[in-house]
Amino acid sequence: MTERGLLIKGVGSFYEVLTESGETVTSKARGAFRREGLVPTVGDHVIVERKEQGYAQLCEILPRRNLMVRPPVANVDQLLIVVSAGVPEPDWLLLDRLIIAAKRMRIVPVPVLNKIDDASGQIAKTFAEEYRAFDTLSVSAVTREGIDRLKDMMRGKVTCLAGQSAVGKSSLLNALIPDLHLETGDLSRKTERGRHTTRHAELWPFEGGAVLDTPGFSMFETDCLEQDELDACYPEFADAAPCRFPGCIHISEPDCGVKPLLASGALSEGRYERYCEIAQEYQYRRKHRYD
Ligand SMILES: Nc1nc2c(ncn2[C@@H]2O[C@H](COP(=O)(O)OP(=O)(O)OP(=O)(O)O)[C@@H](O)[C@H]2O)c(=O)[nH]1
Ligand SMILES: [Mg+2]
Ligand SMILES: [Zn+2]
Repeated sequence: MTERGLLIKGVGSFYEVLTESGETVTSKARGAFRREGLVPTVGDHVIVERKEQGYAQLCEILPRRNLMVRPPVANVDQLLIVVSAGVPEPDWLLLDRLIIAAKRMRIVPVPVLNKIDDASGQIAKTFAEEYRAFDTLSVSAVTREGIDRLKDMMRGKVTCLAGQSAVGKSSLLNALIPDLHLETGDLSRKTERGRHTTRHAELWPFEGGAVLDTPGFSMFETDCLEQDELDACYPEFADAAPCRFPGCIHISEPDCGVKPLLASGALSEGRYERYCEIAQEYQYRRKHRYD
């Protein structure tokens, strides 16, 4: 009997698969995967063939929608990009870069403001103003404010968390899934304890979807992005009039459709300033791509 399932954990050459019938089976991959250079990855949709009770063979990996490499996980639907309303102060440029990285992988970015119990009004204001083109969430892992809305947002989806250290990613995961017991704390405490605990990324079935237990996605797309691909990462640009020049990078070109969005308020100054920095970087990379 074959059945579809979600690969939720891999240990050595064994893979735990949550089958459509709701059972978790331990499976071993077909030898052919190795020859084909395929590595079963957490998040994969797979076909398993049931053998004896609780055991199965992993026969097929269904096509992936995307693949994150650090940590390795396939088919992520959304990335919660966490910033803190208290300490540490938000690194808005990192947030914008992670939004681009997510969109490039067809992952929906969701900016999340944590520590609203500890809020500086200014940060909450900037967050609300500059990211209103996105679905966002304001939460506190400590008071649990907003946690139910966060849960709703995760229903039926595969979710990962990302963001600077100490913004509260592990705390949020613990607030959602107390069984996780993830280590939390300030930076100095963490480095004292060392961070060489080898762990395998694992998906936790959650609200009909799953959440990755290992926050830490910090990888950016470093290759070249064409200007139109970068434009597509900015929902604010959707309403812009066409620019006079094709490939306009919206910085100093005449008759640019994007710049008027600043005056109309559809695009915030902060987002635009950081956009300019990012766009110039990609322009530089495109120029030197064959060096
Ligand atoms: N006031 C307040 N503090 C919080 C909140 N969430 C987390 N913290 C504190 O922030 C510190 C860092 O939290 P972690 O959950 O370890 O942060 P992290 O994002 O997982 O950090 P890394 O694992 O280093 O990437 C801890 O001391 C938490 O207790 C919150 O909502 N409010
Ligand atoms: Mg953590
Ligand atoms: Zn333009």
